[in-house]
Amino acid sequence: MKNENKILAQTAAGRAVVLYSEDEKLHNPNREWNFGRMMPYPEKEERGETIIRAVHNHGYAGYLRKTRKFNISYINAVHDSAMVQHIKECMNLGENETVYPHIFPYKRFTRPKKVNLRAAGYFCFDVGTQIRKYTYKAAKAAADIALDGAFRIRDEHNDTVFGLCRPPGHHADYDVYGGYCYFNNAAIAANVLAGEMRTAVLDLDFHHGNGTQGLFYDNPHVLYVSIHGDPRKTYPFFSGFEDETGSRLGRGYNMNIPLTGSVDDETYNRHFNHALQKLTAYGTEMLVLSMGFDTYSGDPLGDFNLSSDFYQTIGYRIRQNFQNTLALLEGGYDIDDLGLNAVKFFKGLLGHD
Ligand code: SP5
Ligand code: ZN
Repeated sequence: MKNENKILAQTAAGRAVVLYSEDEKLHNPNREWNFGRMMPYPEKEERGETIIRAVHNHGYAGYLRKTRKFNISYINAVHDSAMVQHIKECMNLGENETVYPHIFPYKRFTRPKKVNLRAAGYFCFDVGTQIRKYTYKAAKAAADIALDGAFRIRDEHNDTVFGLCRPPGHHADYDVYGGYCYFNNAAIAANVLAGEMRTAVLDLDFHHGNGTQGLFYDNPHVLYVSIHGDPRKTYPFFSGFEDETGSRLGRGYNMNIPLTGSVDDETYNRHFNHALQKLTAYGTEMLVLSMGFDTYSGDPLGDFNLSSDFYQTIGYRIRQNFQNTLALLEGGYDIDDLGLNAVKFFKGLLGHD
């Protein structure tokens, strides 16, 4: 950010918004493979709707804004354009067709000249994540929300944005999607911010953000810090260990805090403070927060035991520590309490009681 703007941003009364898109509802897969069994797809359309309803019910409707749309080049700046194109091809599917990746190249010596939907496994790392007709449209909308938030903070003197991204993004890496994620919303935003402000990504989703870590692993201009369930026991299993600290120029700019056993508010808070110290020491001016609510006690996927009130504490502590925050929705699958948890978090971000 230019110096002049920075001073203005610090002195202007900060503005806050909640960003959403109607297009996200279109992505609503039905079932997923989970260790050889079919189960209902937890990353469903109702997630977005229940949060928006709660925002209305708690008197925060005035903060809601529909996202603007941006050029695809911002997504291609982070992801392999062949993967982006592949996901876009799903627009040719029928309304009820689903592409399940099922053949995975064990070596990437060759790639099909033209990647077709049967070759979904080339660009996907799990069998739980599928493509349907409107997947691209929704994933593009989620990335647009992240970009809109980034530009509002960078150029328009907003200092707090909560983007209701669906599908989520933090599992998507350069040329692979998975974990219900297609485009890495947080990384796409961090990528446009990092050149201008000292930018960090804090990932509080229950699962390790392998995609975000992977995208910035060599990069000292985006610090990545994540608190998550221990990958020895939980998804994504192959990343998120403590000894993954970054490589090359990025060495020291990646921090994983995997937690096992029972994790309540108090335990979590200790590790959260540790994460905040790292972010403060880095001199973070711009925090991109991958905000998952699958750390909630009632969540069907996550094993942590956080209370609803604790999300307000998290929001409040973020507010105390950072000038600019772009919070983006990742996971959170307890539909009954997701709206409440998200609103409590937003209240904390605003400094409201
Ligand atoms: C964004 C995000 O939170 N993605 C998570 C993807 C997790 N996919 C694996 C789901 C495994 C579900 N196992 C159910 C265990 C019930 N205790
Ligand atoms: Zn998650």
